[in-house]
Amino acid sequence: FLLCVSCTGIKDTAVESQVSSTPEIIPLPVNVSWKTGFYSVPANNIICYDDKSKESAAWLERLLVSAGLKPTMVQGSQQNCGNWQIEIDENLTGKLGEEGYVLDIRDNGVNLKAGTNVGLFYAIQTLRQFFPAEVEKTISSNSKINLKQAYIEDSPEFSWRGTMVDVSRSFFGLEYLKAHVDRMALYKMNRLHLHLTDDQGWRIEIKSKPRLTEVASKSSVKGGRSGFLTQEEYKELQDYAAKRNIIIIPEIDMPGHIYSALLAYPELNCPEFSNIEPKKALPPNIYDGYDVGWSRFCLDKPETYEFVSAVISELAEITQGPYIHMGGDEIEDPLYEEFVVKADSIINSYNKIPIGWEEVTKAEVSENMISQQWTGRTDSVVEGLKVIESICSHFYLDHGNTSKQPNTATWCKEDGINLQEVYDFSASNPNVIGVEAPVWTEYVLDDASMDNRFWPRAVAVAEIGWTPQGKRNFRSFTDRLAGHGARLSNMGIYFFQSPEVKWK
Ligand code: TNX
Repeated sequence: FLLCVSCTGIKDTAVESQVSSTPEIIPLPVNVSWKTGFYSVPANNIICYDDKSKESAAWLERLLVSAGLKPTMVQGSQQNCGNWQIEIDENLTGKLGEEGYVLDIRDNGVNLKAGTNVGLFYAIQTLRQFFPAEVEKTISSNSKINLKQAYIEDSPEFSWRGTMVDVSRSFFGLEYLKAHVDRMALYKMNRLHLHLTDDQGWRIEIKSKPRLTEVASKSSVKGGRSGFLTQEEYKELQDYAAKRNIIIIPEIDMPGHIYSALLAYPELNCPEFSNIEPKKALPPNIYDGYDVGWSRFCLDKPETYEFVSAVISELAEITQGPYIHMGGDEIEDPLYEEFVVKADSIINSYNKIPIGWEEVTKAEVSENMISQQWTGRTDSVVEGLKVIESICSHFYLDHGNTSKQPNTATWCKEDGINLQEVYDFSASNPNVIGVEAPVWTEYVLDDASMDNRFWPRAVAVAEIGWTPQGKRNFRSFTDRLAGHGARLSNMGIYFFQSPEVKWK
């Protein structure tokens, strides 16, 4: 057969193209040794898994099936499964942590090993990028797959590798958010923060406060979409994300950015709405504008704390992950710090870890408060708090991809934030647990625009979160990203064709 191929000059182009290329892996693994040959995957190979790696084995099977192969999954270590094995080795956790893995692509098979199923999931995401981009759709069944031989040992720099979607100004529902989770997972991102509430709309069902959905979910920013996640949908999203090792972080933004709740429950305003200056909106009018920092709870009313407790207790009950974000941004009020301390303690009382935008560090918060930095304040009252980096000049992806891109924010960086400006972020604070890129939605009104803001800049964020700074290089990143255009397209992403990349 081999002879015949060479004598007739017939070439399998799929094979040829892969033989000449090294896979473009993003985020760049910490240690890769490339070997010279390729391993040709048999169409009907047998893959053995152990009892602990069952769920990961199912993901691996899915990858091979989408590559047009017909693997047989076998539990146990039988003789003929020497060629492909996926297994948990708990000893690896010491060396590679909870998320690390080993991927060994040999001349006659593949081994995936990790201390946990999370690590195995990431081994599979790396292996996925050895396969042609067509696996993101589904390849015809007679394809020939050649994998470059390599030995990889890999683990992340940071435990927090996130994105934030503002679903309040304009609503993005279950279907979009699931697709977003899928996209994040390919790049080993693991935190999805939902900005669920703001002046323009309330997006999560709270059964004890029905007017939040009956009234406050019906509005949005001008031209945006309204709506809300039912508790069933919220659960479905969390389950879907958890399978992909992504934790959902719900944010209720308080005590400012709260007009939609005041619309539903006007008693949370100070008497005669005197706290609203200038008078942007008063119940029963909705607010569909762009201003920030003007609305607030009436902080000396007991009703406010009754409301906050009711919302947080129900939210804590339906939230699977360990975190609740309390917002806390962009508001001046003499009672602000007292409010922050109380909300912090309410969140703690439901055994959740509180997160706030950096302004909360003006108050004497609990030691487990996580500060999400957007300007980089350093005057925290409590020292040593954990920090998530969302510095606006690198991570606010509602800003344009280039200068003059329409419908983008410009307040933090007038000329937009190009791919390199995202990528060149370096964390200086030793308390940093990771990075998170928000897309605010004052001007992002539909799915295609959301795709355009996140992709490919979120891929850069993923690499910042995973690959240690000393191993990162923008040129190497854009060279690898060039090959991901087809993958992003095959996933249905309307990504921005960053001019810094020579897209293939
Ligand atoms: C700042 S920074 C906000 C949001 C806006 C965004 C627009 C921060 C915590 N809040 O309310 O949507 O700017 O870019």
